[in-house]
Amino acid sequence: MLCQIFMFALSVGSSAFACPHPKLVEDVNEDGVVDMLDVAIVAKAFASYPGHPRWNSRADVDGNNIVDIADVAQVLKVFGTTSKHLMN
Ligand SMILES: [Ca+2]
Ligand SMILES: [Ca+2]
Repeated sequence: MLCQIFMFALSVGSSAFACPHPKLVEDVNEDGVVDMLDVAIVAKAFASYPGHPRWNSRADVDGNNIVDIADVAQVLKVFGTTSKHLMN
């Protein structure tokens, strides 16, 4: 919602606003929306690290080389956010 407001501001000519996440890293499966599918992917890779059988680099949302509660929390923080209008 906040991003939509920013995009509206941009569309009317203001450059004072910018969306901080043009492409959401929290959209783990890159389908344009942060939802339960993304949470499930992070949950599936939970407690994994590079080289681990369940490691999924996309699930490591904060990029610290371990999938933990911080990654889950980061996805939940923007749950419901859509990025489709920003990805085109
Ligand atoms: Ca998604
Ligand atoms: Ca992490």
